[in-house]
Amino acid sequence: MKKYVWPFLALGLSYCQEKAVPPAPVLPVPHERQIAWQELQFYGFVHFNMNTFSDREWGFGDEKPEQFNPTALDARQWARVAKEAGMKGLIITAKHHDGFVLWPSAYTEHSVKNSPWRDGKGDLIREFVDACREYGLKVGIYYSPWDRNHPDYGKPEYVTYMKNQLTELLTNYGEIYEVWFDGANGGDGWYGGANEERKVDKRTYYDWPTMHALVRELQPNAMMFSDAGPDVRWVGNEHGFAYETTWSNLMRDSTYAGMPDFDKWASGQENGTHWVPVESDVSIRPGWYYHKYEDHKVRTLPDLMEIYYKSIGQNSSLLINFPVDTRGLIHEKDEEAILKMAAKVKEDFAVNLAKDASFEASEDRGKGYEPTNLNDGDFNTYWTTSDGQVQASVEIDFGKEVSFNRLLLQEFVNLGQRVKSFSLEKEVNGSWEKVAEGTTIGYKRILRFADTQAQKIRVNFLDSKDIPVISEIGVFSAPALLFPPKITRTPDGKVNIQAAESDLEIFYTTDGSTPEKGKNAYSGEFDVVSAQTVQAIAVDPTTGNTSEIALVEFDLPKVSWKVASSDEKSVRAIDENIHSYFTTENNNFQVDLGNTSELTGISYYPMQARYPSGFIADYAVEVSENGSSWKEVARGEFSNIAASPIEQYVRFEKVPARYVRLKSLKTTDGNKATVGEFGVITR
Ligand code: FUL
Ligand code: CA
Repeated sequence: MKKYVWPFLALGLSYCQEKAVPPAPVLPVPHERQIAWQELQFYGFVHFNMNTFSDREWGFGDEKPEQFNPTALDARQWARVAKEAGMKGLIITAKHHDGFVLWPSAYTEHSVKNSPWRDGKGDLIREFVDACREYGLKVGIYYSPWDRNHPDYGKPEYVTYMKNQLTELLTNYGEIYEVWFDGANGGDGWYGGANEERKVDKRTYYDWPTMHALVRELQPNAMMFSDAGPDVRWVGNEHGFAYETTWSNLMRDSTYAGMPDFDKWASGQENGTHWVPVESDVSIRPGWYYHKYEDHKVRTLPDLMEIYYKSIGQNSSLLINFPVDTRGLIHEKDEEAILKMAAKVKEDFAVNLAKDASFEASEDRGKGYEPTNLNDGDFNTYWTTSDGQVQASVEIDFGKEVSFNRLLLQEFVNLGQRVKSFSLEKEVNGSWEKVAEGTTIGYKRILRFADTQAQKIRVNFLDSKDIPVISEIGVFSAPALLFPPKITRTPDGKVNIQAAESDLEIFYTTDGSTPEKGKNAYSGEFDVVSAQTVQAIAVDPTTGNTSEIALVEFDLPKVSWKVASSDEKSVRAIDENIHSYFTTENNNFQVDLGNTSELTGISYYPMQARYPSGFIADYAVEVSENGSSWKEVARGEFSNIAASPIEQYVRFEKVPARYVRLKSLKTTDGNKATVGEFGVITR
């Protein structure tokens, strides 16, 4: 600034007050529609469609419109819950893989118009859109490219069908903020009765260039989601977790390879050519669709907070799913969970300790870019340095000693994502001590660390692609969370309950009743040798605060079971530890239960590992009383197991069995079937 002053002295002081030259952008930078979208950060998914009624995760495509029959559908309830939870929009499954559509499309009979709901006169997209508008929520559309119902799937005609339907959806319902193209593609299906396997090349089959152009033409502001963009990309898992290092930059053109390669681009790329930010999607229950048997598996508050910090806190937007139930409502338990999360987020960020602190930077760029921009609550004002000053630091003086455990940073990414490494220090007796460190920042980064006290702290920007350009720095003290205890069982039926901290008390039940403070204290292992539900709470004896309930449904203990295999590692499939696994020799997993029991189902936990293999995709279950004559009791697919390797259940008519065989008819990757944990169900 100073060096430009003298030639203009004659123009008077006002000229000196002009802003310094803004920093040059570092490419790639977000498009306007991405800038508008990144502010939303938190929005919801509604998975509600045919699967809700067929009790599946992926329908086969042979379902009948008559099956779609919600009894008390109220889209306004969904919108109210989303709004109260602080969500800025909702995205609905207009068409899932089974092909059934929620609006009276002119291009198919497989739709609500042939269902009993609203006597076939209903249009659920209309009701959804109206409810969202009423509550001030943005409207998003999930449209599955894969269609297991359509007879033409795999042929060019189907791509025309897709364009026609998208045209209906993007023309008739007003402004759409996000169009969600699911990455799951091709495979077996009903396909109008053909009942066969149809593989497509998802990069070329759908004619993406024309498809994208169509969406742009009809909804210029809509963000298009898919595994790799073009506008927003998948985080690469369904846990809702982004990565400590998360770049919004992506080599978009070379990464549209889809899932098999997602490890290569899940974190983005520092030198990525395009701006394709991350969205973390996760369901509030294990499944995306509603299943009554998951009513007790709604995510706990600590789970949801972990998701919050690992998505929004790691440069990602967060998309939490509600599996709307068969009534057509967000289940009470899901509502309770999301509202608890919203309240906790508010609580964690209630007071920004940096709001009234004084900020001093090692250097600034001049007028308009001072460190006072860092705590004005405005993303669009920022502090930055002179060209070339890539390393810089900001000191924050609270005026008195404060206690804190969160640091929030926002980069002004409208000029490109830059920071590669930063640290937080506090002043202790005149010298600096490291508290925490991080890599990328992006739109928002939140660091969590143990409670720490200081009057002065310093944020060091250690390495950046160019000068750091920072919008906001916040410091918070989030109240501690009480975690529900962990309930585990050994193969011989000994149940152990553990609280996250040793000074907490535990109370539990085994009879299905709700555990209560002061009633039935846990004092050590106990036996659970039949199908029983164990529930427990942790209580802080000093404050009296109680955790949420932990609940585990145990079935028969596995101590006398034998896997039919000479491989000693086979016990790892029945060791009550989901993190150990067994690779089958011939895709058959067979167990001798030691004696005959009345079985109503089996459970299969796929291998839980960073690089898993051999997930069973198609299965058959056979049982035997004597080990020589066998009977098939179930056959089907473990839908969506590749993207979401959660525990799978197979239910069948009650049958006496001593021997059980889980046969893998197909694995997701063609490798030998693996088993993380196998169990039987007798209840
Ligand atoms: C996946 C789908 O296969 C799931 O069923 C679900 O819709 C999830 C959001 O995306 O790819
Ligand atoms: Ca600011």
